[in-house]
Amino acid sequence: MIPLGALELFVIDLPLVHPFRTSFGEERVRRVLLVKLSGEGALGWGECVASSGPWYSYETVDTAFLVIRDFIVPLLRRGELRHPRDFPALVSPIRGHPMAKAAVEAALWDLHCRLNGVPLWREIGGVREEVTAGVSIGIQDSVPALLERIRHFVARGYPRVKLKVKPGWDVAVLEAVRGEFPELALQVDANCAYRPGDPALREFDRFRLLLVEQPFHYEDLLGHARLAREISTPVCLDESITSPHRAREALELGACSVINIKQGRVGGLTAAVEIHDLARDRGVPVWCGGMLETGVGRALNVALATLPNFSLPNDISATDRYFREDIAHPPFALTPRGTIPVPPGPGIGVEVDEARLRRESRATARFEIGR
Ligand code: OSB
Ligand code: MG
Repeated sequence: MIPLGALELFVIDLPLVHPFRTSFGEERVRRVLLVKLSGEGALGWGECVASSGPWYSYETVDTAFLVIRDFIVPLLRRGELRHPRDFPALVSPIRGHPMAKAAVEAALWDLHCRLNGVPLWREIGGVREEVTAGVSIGIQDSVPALLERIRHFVARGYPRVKLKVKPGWDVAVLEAVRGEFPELALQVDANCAYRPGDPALREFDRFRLLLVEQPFHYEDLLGHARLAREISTPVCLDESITSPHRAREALELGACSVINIKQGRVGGLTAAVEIHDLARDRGVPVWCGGMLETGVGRALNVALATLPNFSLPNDISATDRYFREDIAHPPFALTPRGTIPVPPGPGIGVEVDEARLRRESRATARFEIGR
């Protein structure tokens, strides 16, 4: 049985080193919801990947806070958990809200692993001690500004660059980027910004992209399946894959030949591993996406990306690409091999600066689970 004492929530605003602009908006400050679970003298931490507004998904920091407080905490008080893998069944009466559930499941995995003195990546069957890094570059004010951003990250040793695109910031931008970086490992992410039939999508085939991520509406699996037959650039899904059910459906329909796995989007680490396994069984490569996480969420992503079928570069960058001072320590750094090493300690392998969290949080809550 996993011994559970109290569950605590913290909401903190962390300014980003650089504003992050996508087809759906711009973030300058990352509002983060952190979950702390205590039990038998050990602690586990989880980060909720929801943003301040419902732009990437319908969840927000506030909806996740409420769902955890009013619905997940009561279920935790009633149920008994032998392993973090039992958590999805416990919270299955709650429909949707994958990010809220995933944040609590993450804290359970960390607590469970720390109680057993084992690193999380080993517990889930990871096969490597460092993961391939990649950097996701937002939409910039101008093409020269974008080229400068790319130079900056290439000079630091990032082995793969992902560019955010949208109608009007796509083909001409890619011409310029390929002009200066003919050999760079490059991919694009539209965050649902295109309509089927947009002529720009066929043009993408000229740029030798690793993949195009989520060109269409998150519910449009059929549109993606049609596109995948029409272009040679591999189609990857992000927003559309909200569960193992949806992943099976997308693969069956041929809506994607690559999957971006984010444990928060799919409802937790258990579901993420399940999607990894079913993609592996069909020979479909996966990679780990990011949500501008702090070190808490990044550590979980790094552990996840040690699984064998994470065979493409991940949206996992060094801490200094996101925050001047992270809430978790030590910071993640890029190796000369373009990788991010897995921290060696038990659980997720990073420690949270709880004193700072208590000083700077805009909201906190504490609930006794008491078993
Ligand atoms: O679509 O992958 C995305 C960040 C916030 C919301 C959605 C996305 C992203 C990123 C950033 O691309 C990846 C990272 O954390 O480095
Ligand atoms: Mg994406």
